[in-house]
Amino acid sequence: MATKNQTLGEFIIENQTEFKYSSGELSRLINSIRLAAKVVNHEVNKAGLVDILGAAGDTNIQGEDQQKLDVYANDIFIKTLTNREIVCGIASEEEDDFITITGRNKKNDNKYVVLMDPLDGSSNIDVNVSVGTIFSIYRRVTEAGTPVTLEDFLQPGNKQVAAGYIVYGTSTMIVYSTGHGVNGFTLNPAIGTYYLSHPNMQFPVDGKIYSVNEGNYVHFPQGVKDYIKYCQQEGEDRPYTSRYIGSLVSDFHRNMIKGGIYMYPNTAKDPKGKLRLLYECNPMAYLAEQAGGKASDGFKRILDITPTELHQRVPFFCGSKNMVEKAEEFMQKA
Ligand code: AHM
Ligand code: MG
Repeated sequence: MATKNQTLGEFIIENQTEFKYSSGELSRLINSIRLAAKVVNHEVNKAGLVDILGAAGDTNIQGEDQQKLDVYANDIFIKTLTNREIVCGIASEEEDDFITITGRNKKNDNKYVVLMDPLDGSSNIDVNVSVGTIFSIYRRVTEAGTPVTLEDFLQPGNKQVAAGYIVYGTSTMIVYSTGHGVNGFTLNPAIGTYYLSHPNMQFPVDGKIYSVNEGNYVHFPQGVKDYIKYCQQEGEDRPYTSRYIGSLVSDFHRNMIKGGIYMYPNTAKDPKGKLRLLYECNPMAYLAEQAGGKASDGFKRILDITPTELHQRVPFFCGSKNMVEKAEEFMQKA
């Protein structure tokens, strides 16, 4: 049961038995993500001091090289997850290939693979706008005791056992699901503790916000152009409001709270879309569905796509159920 003001630690312990596989490992895995997120949060918060502390590529006062924040976040998540003997493999938007983790005993007996975008929307950092981390967790499908293979990572999103994001915003929040709804926890930075602030998050069935990079309008498929026009026309609840941060996590988070649709369609420049199926779209689609929303490539459910490559891209329409269905209707008509 989710009780407000519960800490994330308490929540994880209390809800452990609800997890599909309740050996405690998934709980420990979420715990390591919680820890890594605190470390990354600390560094993200210092980003504005870069001119004072030294920019990426510089050497700091201790003689250490300063890393770009997305590389830093990638390293922290990988180190934290590797050291805790829970995952057998990691795939990251920042890495060309997946990483095999054999475990200290070299037995390859850990069960989970993690796929992540360690710092999404990182072009927003220089201008002090929210960024996020996105993660997706699967059980391995190849036999335990052997090193992971590509097959363990190329599972359709409907096989995820958990997914979530961290939003480094005006407050830092971790929002995740293990298949029993979506809960959001806000970090109290003074004491380093996350509190359950948003129990059982639900996408409003309808909304009034559309989030899309309209600068790409002329390159959009006709169905998307038609849907955008529909959003702008006078109607019962229309025109809708346009809001686009350019940080998927933040746009999604706002839309889940207020009701809205996020779109990153295919364009002439990016014929398959821009966002990555495994690191961005699948985890967000899982959360959307867990919160009563919907996620589609314009024609079919994101979570049913069988991936063929690690860095695969896909058009993405995600948010309030009625809005995504309306966008699909326009796509199909065109
Ligand atoms: P990134 O993984 O390189 O940060 O790109 C993903 C980001 C999303 O967070 C965001 O919604 C989108 O790219 C913005 O792209 P654009 O600037 O083309 O609108
Ligand atoms: Mg990204």
